[in-house]
Amino acid sequence: MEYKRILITAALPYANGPVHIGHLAGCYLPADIYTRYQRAQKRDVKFVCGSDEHGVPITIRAMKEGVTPQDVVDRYNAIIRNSFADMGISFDIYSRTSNKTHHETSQAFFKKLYDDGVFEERETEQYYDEEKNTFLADRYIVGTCPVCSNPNAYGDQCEKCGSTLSPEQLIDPRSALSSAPLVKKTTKHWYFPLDKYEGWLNEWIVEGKKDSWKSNVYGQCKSWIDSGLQARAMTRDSNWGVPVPLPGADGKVLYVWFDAPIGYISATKELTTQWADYWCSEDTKLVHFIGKDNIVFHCIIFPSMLKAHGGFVLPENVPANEFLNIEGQKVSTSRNWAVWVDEYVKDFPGQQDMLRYVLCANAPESKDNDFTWKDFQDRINNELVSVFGNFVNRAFVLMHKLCAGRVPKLHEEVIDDADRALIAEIKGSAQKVETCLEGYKFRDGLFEVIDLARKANKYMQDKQPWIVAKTLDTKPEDQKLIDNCLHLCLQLTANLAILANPFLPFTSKKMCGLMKVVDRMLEWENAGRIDLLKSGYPLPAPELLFRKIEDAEVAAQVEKLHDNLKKATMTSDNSGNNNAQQPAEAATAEAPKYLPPKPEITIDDFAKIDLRVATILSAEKVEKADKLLKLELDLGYERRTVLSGIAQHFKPEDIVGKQVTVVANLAPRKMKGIESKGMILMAQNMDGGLVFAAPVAAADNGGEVR
Ligand code: B3M
Ligand code: ZN
Repeated sequence: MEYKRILITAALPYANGPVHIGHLAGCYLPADIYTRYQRAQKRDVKFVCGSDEHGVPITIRAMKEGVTPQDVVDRYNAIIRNSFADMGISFDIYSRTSNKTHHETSQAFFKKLYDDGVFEERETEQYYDEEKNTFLADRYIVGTCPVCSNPNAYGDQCEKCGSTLSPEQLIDPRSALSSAPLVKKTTKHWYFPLDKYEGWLNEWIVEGKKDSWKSNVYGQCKSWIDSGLQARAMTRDSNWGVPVPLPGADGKVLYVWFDAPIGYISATKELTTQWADYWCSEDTKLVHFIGKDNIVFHCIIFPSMLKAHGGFVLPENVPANEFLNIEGQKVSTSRNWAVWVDEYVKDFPGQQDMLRYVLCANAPESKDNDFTWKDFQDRINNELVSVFGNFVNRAFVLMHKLCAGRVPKLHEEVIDDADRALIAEIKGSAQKVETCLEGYKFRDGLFEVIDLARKANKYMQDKQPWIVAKTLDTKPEDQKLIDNCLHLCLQLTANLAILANPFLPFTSKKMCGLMKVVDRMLEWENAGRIDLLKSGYPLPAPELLFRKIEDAEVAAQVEKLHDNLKKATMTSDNSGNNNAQQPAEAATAEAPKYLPPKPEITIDDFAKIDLRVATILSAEKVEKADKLLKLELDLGYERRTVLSGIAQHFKPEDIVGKQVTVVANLAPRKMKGIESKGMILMAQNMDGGLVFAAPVAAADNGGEVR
């Protein structure tokens, strides 16, 4: 099929929290790479997204914070939008499902299905809160889990044991909104008969997409279809969402998974009056980028809705990614175990491409993957800096040293086999990257780009123009060899900019500046050419493309993760009492109390720490610091002052004479005007209490603890 245009969508993030790097790696980054590549191919492409501003998670958050749902979505829509912009995610439009166009579009969609008699109307009994005068979505009902006895399980799921539940299964179900007793009332909803689409889905996906869809996506779809589909309610009792456009449907809204995917259509409408070309012509290639938890909605439910409506194009592909874990653990927003994009941007200003690089190189394309800060550092330092950045820098430095700061000529008469091989590599790698990108293999594509830079380094190393330059006095004709080497290295640099552009757009732009070429050079048809830079063209002095990541930055980020987790774990309600006003908190009530293990260190890392036995000679409170005690320690070989944050746990007089373990070579730090030299070790109990981590029997002061 020859496609005339490409419509790319990325899942609409819920506007109830910021985005983390798992979101980026799962969906937004691959979607952006794909889009940038298609634009470079000068194809007619649109990239749409927006905030998903309806649904229970948003109303829960609002209730928890005591604000309106509108406040919540306004706040997070802004944060999310900025994070994407900062990271160079180049949507043609980033809309919101609370917009008027969206309400109208999704209502018209619903109305058409209704008028065509697609829906089944069903009356069911549902829990109702008489104090708040509202039906309760499953999430708003809490009770005891029949499987693990967790007293704070939700009506749809127990977050402790992971069981999927229905409110009927809960023991002692109660409202999460008030203390009113639960009553049941009948309510009417409109069901979409997914079962009637089973045959069609079988043909379209199971038979038709076997070879073109990723196996993780295809497999999930097949098992859903094989296990039989059931009608699903497409409306809910709520006052936050798109109102059901039928008379007598007050207090009812469209189910969020009904309206959200229609958000792709509404966003396209807002973007262009030609929206119907993108949505209603067979020659549009529609591609949904999503995370794996959204597969069923994008592959089964939404396509069935589109099919029922008629007149819309169906997705050609849904290249869903798996999940990205952080330092060996699943991302958890309630435990704050995540790397937030807005924080990354603050911590690493101007270094968006470093994150884009690592998230793509390590993307969870076929299985869950792990992000670690150490791996981040290794990939940046060993690949981006040492291979890519270093090559470009050397090419520029040598051109200034050996070719008077101008792009040297290519002398046909002295081209040798190594030059020819490099030229072939330049041509071949454009094709290789292209094949990867067309097939949604973004990791492999990026690998090809780095591989070209690696080969370029080797070429330069073999040619050694700086050595050739030493004998120019006796062999002036060798200047031609130097020229050819640097000519090709610079043309290769231009090619790197083109090939890297979908992945590292900030870098490619910077490279265009360095090469004094216009951005149009980055068009894909230029890839593989070796006449991109004109001979004789003077170029400016090199600028480093990337910087190294220091050990201290890695340590600080790992510490930040652990600190965040500690804070989240400590503020969660561990009492087991469910606070009726805060249903979402119940989820964290049973969060593990143990902090997760830190990353492995080597014996050499450990050996750097100088641990010594010491005795507390005196202890006193520090003025205007309710947590600090000032301790005088006898380390045997010296006395010193250490400030310790234990004032709320110990009385000064109770600890004088105790032996402790000291980190003796910790860099001194001033607090409240007093210099603290070292730190004493404490063990932390689960209830937050502290005990000295000290020798159990009398030991010599100054003795090493190993
Ligand atoms: N907001 C779910 C999610 O963020 C949902 C995606 C909607 S895409 C139409 O996982
Ligand atoms: Zn349970």
